[in-house]
Amino acid sequence: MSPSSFIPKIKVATDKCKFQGDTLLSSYTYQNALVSKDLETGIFNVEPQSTDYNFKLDLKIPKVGLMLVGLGGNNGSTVVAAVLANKHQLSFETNKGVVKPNYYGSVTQSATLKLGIDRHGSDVYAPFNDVLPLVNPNDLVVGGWDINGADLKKAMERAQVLDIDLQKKLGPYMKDIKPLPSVYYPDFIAANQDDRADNCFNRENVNGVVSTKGKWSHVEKIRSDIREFKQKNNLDKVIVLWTANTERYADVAAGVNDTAENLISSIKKDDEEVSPSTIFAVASILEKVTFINGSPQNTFVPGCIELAEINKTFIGGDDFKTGQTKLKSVLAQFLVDAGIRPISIASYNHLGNNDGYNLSSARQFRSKEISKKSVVDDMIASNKILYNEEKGNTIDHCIVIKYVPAVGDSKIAMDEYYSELMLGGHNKLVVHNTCEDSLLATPLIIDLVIMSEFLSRINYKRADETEYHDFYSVLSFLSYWLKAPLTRPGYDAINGLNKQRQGIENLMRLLIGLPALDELRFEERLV
Ligand code: NAI
Ligand code: DG6
Repeated sequence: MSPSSFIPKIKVATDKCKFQGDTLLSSYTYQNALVSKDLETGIFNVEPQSTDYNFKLDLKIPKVGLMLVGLGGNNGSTVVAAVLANKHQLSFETNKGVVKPNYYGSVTQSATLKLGIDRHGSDVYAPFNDVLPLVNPNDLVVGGWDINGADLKKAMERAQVLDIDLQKKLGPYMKDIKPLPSVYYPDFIAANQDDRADNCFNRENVNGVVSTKGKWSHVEKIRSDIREFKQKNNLDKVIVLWTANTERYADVAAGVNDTAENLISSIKKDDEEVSPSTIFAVASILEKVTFINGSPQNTFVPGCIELAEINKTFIGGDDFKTGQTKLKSVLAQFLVDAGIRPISIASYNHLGNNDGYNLSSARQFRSKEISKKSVVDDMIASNKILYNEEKGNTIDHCIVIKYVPAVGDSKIAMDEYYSELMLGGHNKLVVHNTCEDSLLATPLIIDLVIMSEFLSRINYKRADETEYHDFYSVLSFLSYWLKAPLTRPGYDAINGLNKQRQGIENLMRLLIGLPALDELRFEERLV
């Protein structure tokens, strides 16, 4: 393999892939099995299947702009701070000593991938971002919108996330960055956010009357903001990511938002059920810009997904999977895979940041509750020995979120996993986790952006086809980073973290001509 402009850090001796100019061409045989169960006999009929695919990766790294909706929030300001601290190599002092900037918590920047084994049979790993060309987050041009007009220095200070010495060093870089005015429909976020909404293009003056009329003009305004940002910063690509407040669910109704056509017509008719996040999604889709939803609300109503399909634009969501839920997607999967039967999971958290303040309102909490609860659904469905009519088909799953201003961004999460063991025994696992919420979310935002950009450079075709295609619009490869992964309509979400990571690893591997990892370890196990 020897490309014209990309210097690989990993050279694979294979005929499964080759470089052709700035393109990497790979072939891969995808193997799966089609299973049906005979309900009378209980026999599983399994038909192994295999399909040959060709993949094409554009190796050129584009100049990417990231537009955050909610730029002035805790996550938004911490993303900007993280990029600037790393770009300018701002080391800072803490009471534990000097800390160099890093991207810990980011899979693309701080994790490794297993390539194979050395001569002694020990695993050999490479940095994730050495496998194939990925955008360097330090090169991202970050901007965006916020209904609050504070500059990013003030926003960072208000967030109280970063050590004070780092804040002082970042101040000069952040003070001139100001969020663009945004669209504000008060009915969708908590009433307690109204004082914050002083930077809205649909509000008469700072705290004046808000108009929810002219929704199509709001779409057009956001589209022109995206175009301007792209042009001004000389960007090849823009990605828009919602990290603004959690909204209430929008009602999904026939004729309103069930099809792309109805959604567009509802926006034009100023229908009250069209949320700001859907306005941003529609504007991004029409601008052919990838849109990712980091909050739990149903931004992607069916009409919005169809609009992305029609426009061949990428979308991904919902709700960053940062701490408690990420651990749950490992722990609950471990219990069920071990043949242990979780009966109840009680997940409690309290936090004192603005996210917590917004979530103290019932309708916004409900959006978060739905997303946090859904994470064990596929695990329950995977095991009919543990979950059935006789024993019960559910886990008693309780989600509590309380707002405690004193703790700020330092969220406390406590979980109790209560499970049934063999012969009537019981097991209780109790987990306590405290950390800065935004320092978990920021590296995840970086990953979502880096990976969605990377996925947009991959094309594929079946070996017997002539035309290459883009991936399907809903980028469910991103589900590793999301609590309630959006999937192609008709497909179930995969929540287990290890399965999600396996999908990404194997995609990276197949592109460089390696087979999927199987962990059979025959070198050791066969005589
Ligand atoms: P935050 O409340 O600090 O920031 C949200 C920002 O969005 C605020 O600055 C607010 O003024 C702005 N905003 C509200 N509506 C807007 C609109 N229509 N247009 C533009 N800006 C708007 O919240 P934080 O902590 O940054 O979290 C952001 C979102 O990410 C929340 O929905 C939260 O639930 C979600 N999330 C956060 C996680 C974390 O670990 N921090 C994990 C999972 C999800
Ligand atoms: C409290 O649950 C506030 C939320 O925004 C969470 O911090 C966020 O959804 C992260 O949740 P988790 O379950 O991934 O830690």
